[in-house]
Amino acid sequence: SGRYFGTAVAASKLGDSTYVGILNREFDMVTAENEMKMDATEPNQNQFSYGNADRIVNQARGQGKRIRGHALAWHSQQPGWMQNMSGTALRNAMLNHVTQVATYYRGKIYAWDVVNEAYADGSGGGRRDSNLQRTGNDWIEAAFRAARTADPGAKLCYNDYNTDNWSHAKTQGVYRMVQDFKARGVPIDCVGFQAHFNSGNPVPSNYHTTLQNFANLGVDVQITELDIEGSGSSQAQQYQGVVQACLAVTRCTGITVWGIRDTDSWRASGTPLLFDG
Ligand code: 9MR
Repeated sequence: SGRYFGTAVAASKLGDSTYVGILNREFDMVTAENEMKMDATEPNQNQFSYGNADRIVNQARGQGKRIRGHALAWHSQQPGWMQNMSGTALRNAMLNHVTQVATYYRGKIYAWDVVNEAYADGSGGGRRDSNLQRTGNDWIEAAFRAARTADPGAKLCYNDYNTDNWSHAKTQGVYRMVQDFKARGVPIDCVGFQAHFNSGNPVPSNYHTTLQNFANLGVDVQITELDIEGSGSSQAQQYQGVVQACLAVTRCTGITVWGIRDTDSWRASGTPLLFDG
């Protein structure tokens, strides 16, 4: 169908037969929940570490599943050596990281979150302040160009949260960036919508509009980290709404939930996932 159903996976749980049983049965795509992040893959500058990421990649590929790579460049979960860098040194270190990791996994990744969470929350609609942003506004397109060169076969995605509601300034800011990238030939193939929902941040009624408007720019859209805190029919109806919004958009190519069982979730107390403990 060209649409895939994924989950975040933790390498530490691959010895849990209940977990692996559900993983193998229910999903055809996986994302490493933490193991491909910058702090995990480059703990010391220019010393790369792929052991835990490879455990996930090998398990998934052994089962014929696709892999979403998460994430090449992000203001958060940077290794200690990177956190205090700035200017040209940081820009070059970031580009080297993108190149090295995307090259190592070349040919094995269906889609990369090249840049994660670069827009600010609130009413401004602009970029988030970060050490990466302070290297210059072109850091995002530079990361995408480096990723394209390193792995021309991977779909390259921009991924963020609170971009689900079409009327929010952050959504509009990301939309304008993608529109600009497409107009100038910056290589971008997809936009990831994390989709972390709860009672204070419910699934918006205009979700389909958001997904369709981005798709109309000529990119795939993917729901990349779905979880919905709650229970019972209210929670189930919100899951249904997200799935229907995606299915109504031809270029909505995937839904990934952010873990398998409630007990696996980063928000376990909100019982936000599809399986109980
Ligand atoms: O689920 C991840 C959790 O185990 C980590 O402690 C956390 C650290 O930042 O990151 C969580 O995953 C995040 C994802 O990488 C990006 N979007 C938000 C997710 C939830 O915080």
